[in-house]
Amino acid sequence: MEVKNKIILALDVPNIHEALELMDKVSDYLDTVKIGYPLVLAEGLESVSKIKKKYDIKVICDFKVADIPATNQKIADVTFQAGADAIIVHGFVGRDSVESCLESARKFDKEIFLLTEMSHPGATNFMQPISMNIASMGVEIGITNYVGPSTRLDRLKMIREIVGKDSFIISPGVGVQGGNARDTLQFADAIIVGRSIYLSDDPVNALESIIDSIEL
Ligand code: NUP
Repeated sequence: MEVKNKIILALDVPNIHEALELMDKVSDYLDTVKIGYPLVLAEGLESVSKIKKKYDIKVICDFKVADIPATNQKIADVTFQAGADAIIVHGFVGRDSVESCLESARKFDKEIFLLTEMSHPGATNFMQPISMNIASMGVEIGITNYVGPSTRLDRLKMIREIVGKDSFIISPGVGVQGGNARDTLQFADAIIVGRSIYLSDDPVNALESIIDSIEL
């Protein structure tokens, strides 16, 4: 996967009007957005096709899929049928659950991202002790896309070492959660940014500042 300007916008706005309004302003700078539960629970999965149709953009669905294999497969199938280019999947539920999403992705010729360690402080409670095992499992089953934290660069570096230089890592936590764009991109291929852009009075300026800080 290639990501323009190495920035994926997290479209965690409460309704499709705000999503379209924001996209009208910033879409020239982006070719990939991430849509998660806030927008899809409010507006349905159609928000994925609406955004894709209007902006000709890749959509990663951040559904953090974490169920038994049969249910995971149904979730992944319906997400890809709605037009998503990729889906984010939890690893802690185990290999069979992840493999069912991978099978679905192969069937639709789409992609999955495996979530290793999350970016928030609470990830150190239960996830951190197993996150490197999750990354290793991903490598074993042939996953090439990962999500890792920009808030703990030592951990992101370890994840990169496990998944290898040819894997694609996207990293949330830049901005409000404390991560830094440029430092994160030492280990990640693209960053995910939400609030620092969509809560800004001037989202274009916020995005341009991040791009400038990366290019310094
Ligand atoms: O570990 C993760 N941390 C994280 O923040 C995995 C995620 N998918 N996210 C998501 O990235 C989070 O749900 C939100 O959509 C985005 C970060 O947004 P912000 O902190 O830049 O507003």
